[in-house]
Amino acid sequence: MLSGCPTWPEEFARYYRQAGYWRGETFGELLRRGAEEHGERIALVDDRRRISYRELDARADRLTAGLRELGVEYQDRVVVQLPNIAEFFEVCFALFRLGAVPVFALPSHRLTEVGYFCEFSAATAYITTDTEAGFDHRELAAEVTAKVPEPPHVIIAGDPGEHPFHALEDLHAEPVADRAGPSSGDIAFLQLSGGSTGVPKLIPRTHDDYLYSFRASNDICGVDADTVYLGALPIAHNFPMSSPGTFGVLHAGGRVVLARRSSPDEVFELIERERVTLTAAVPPLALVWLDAAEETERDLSSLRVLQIGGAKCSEEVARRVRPTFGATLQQVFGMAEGLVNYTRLDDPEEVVLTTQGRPISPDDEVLVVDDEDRPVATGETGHLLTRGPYTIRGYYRAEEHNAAVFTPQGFYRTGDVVRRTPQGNIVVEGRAKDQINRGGEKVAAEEIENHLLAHQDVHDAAVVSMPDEYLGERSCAFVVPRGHPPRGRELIRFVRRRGLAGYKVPDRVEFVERFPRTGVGKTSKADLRAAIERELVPHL
Ligand code: J2J
Repeated sequence: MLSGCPTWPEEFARYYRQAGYWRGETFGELLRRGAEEHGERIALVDDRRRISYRELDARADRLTAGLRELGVEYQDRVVVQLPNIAEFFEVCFALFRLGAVPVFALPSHRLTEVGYFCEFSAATAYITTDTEAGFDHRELAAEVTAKVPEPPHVIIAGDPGEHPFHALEDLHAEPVADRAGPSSGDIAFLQLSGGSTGVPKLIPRTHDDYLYSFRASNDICGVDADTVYLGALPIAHNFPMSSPGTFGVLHAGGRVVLARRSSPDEVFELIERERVTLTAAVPPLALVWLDAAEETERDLSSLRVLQIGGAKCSEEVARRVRPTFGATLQQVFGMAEGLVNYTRLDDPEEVVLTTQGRPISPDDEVLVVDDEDRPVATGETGHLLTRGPYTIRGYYRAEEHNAAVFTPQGFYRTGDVVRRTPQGNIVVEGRAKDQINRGGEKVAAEEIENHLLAHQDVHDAAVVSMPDEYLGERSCAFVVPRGHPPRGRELIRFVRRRGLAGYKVPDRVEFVERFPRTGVGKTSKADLRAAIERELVPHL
C-alpha cells in the first residue's frame, strides 16, 4: 500500500469483501475483460478518433511498456492533466496496469496547483497536453519543471513543440508478457478534494472501492452495453468519472463520447450524431442546455437520463428537464471522498424534484448530527457524517487534517448541512465547511486568503460566497487593507498572476476597516456573507 494513505480497519475490509462489494478486480483487469467481451465495439469517441475496446486495451498495454522503459514504476505518482480526449483513458489504464498512481489535476489548474501536486506527491512524471482552450500547457510544464526541486518527466499528448518533452505517442513500446500488476486493495489514484484548507488535499481511492462505486452506480442508473454516455464535464472530475460516469460505462461495455467543450452547439451535435442516452451536468451548465434546447433543431430524443449534481439544483431548473428534453432527471449528490447519493429513476416526481436522493450502498452509514456530534431527529437539519465501502478513511499524507475531518470511529465529516426526509432521501440545506461552490467548482476560502495575504497592502482577508443567479454562488474577498487600500482590480490581477485556476480568482473585492467577530473572537464569515448579500439584494 502506498505510504501515507489511511485505510479501512481489517474487520471493515473483511466485511466489505464478504458482502461482495470489493471483488478483487483491478482497473487493468476490467479493461482486459472489456476487450474480451466487447472486442470490436466502440469504447471511446473523441473529436478525432473512435477506439474499440480491443484497441484501447492494446494501446494501454503498449503505453504501460513505454512508461516502464521511461522509469515509471509501481506506486510512483504521476500528475495527469488532460482535457476530454481519448488519451486520458489510455494513460489512466496504462498507469493502473503499472500500479503507478495518477494524481488528477483539472485542465484549468495552473502553476500553483500543478507545481504543488508535483512537489507534494513527489511525482515521477507529469502528463499533459499541448494546447487546450487557447492555453499552451507546454509553457506551464516548462514553468513547473523550473519550479519543482526534483522535476518530473514531462509527457505531452500531442506535439511537444520546441520543448525537450516526450511525446505520448512515441512512448508506445512493444508490450512485455504480463508482469504482476497491482492488487485490488492498492491505491489506484489520488483524486482532488474540493477542499476547505490552505492547500488542496489528495484523496486515495483503491481499485476495490472505486470499482464498487461505479459498478453499483450502473445498477442504479440503468447503465448497460447499450448506454452511450456523453462526457461533457471535465472527465478527471469524480462525478463524470464514476457516478457512473466514463468508468461505469466502460465497465458495462457501453460507449463513451467525449465533448471537448460543453457548449450546447457541440453537445447537441454529439447527442444527435451518437444517439447519446446519458449525460451529466452541473446546475449552471444544465441551465444553459435547457435554454438552448428550447430553440434547437437537433434531435435530442435519444437522451434518456440527465444527471445534475455537484451543486444544488434548484427546483425551478429540475422542473424543466422532462418537458424540455423528454428525459428523466437524476439528482446526484456526491463527493470525491466517497459517498454518492442518487434519486432513483423510478422515484416519484416529488422526490426527484426536491431531494438529492439516497446513498448507493446499503452499507453507506449516514449520520446527521448537531454541533456536538449527537444525532438529530429525522427531518431536522444537521451535519452529514458518513463511512462506508467506498468512502475514504483519510487523505493522503495529511495526518493532522485527518484527525479533524474524520471521527475516531472513521466517519468522514463532509462539511455538508443536510436533512433527511422520512423516506430516507437527503436534502442539502447548506454547508459548514469554509468553501465556495461556484457552480460545482469548489474553492477553498483559506487557499485564496493566503494568496491575498501575500500582497503587501493586505492586512487581512476573508473569502466568502455571495449569491449568484447563474452560478448559485460566486466568491467575494473581504480585505482589510494595510494603510492605503489597493484597487480591487489590482488585487484580482495580483491573485491571477500568482498562477492559479481561473475559477478560484475572487469575483469581487470589498474593503473594510475590520472584520465582524464571533463570540470567540474569530472572523464571522456568516456576518460577511450577510453583508454582501444585503449589498447585492438591498431589498432583503
Ligand atoms: C448540493 N451540493 C452538492 C448536490 C455535490 C457526483 C456528484 C458530485 C460530485 C462532487 C461527485 C451536490 N447538491 N447535488 O464527486 O461523484 C457539493 C457538496 C459535496 C461537494 C463534493 C460525484 N453534489 N455537492 O461534486 O468532491 O458540498 O464532488 O460535499 O467536487 O460538492 O464536491 P466534489
